[in-house]
Amino acid sequence: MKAIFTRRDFARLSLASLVLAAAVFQSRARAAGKADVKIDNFAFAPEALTVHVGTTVTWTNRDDIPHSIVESNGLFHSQAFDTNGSYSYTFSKTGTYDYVCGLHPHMKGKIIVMP
Ligand SMILES: [Cu+2]
Repeated sequence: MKAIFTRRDFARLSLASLVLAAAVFQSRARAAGKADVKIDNFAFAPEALTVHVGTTVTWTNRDDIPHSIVESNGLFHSQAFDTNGSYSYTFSKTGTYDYVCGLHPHMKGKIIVMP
């Protein structure tokens, strides 16, 4: 009687899953990245930024007064940070994330996260 899976079938299957795992890992590694938003003259630059899932966005304050980053749905909320201070957040889900400065709510920005 012939076995349903021979040893060779099993080896091929193992190799295939390894290749698949490597591909998934590579695509994740490629998706993960970094992006920067500058805070200058009471404005976020760029005001709207598009990134891939897994990207860490860093806001850096180039003004001489403190600012903070407050996501509109409460997803993240930084402390106030002063000149040359920064705050980072890693986006793990797709979507559009509107935020303001907690100290100056007229300062608005947006991060668009794509797959
Ligand atoms: Cu501010």
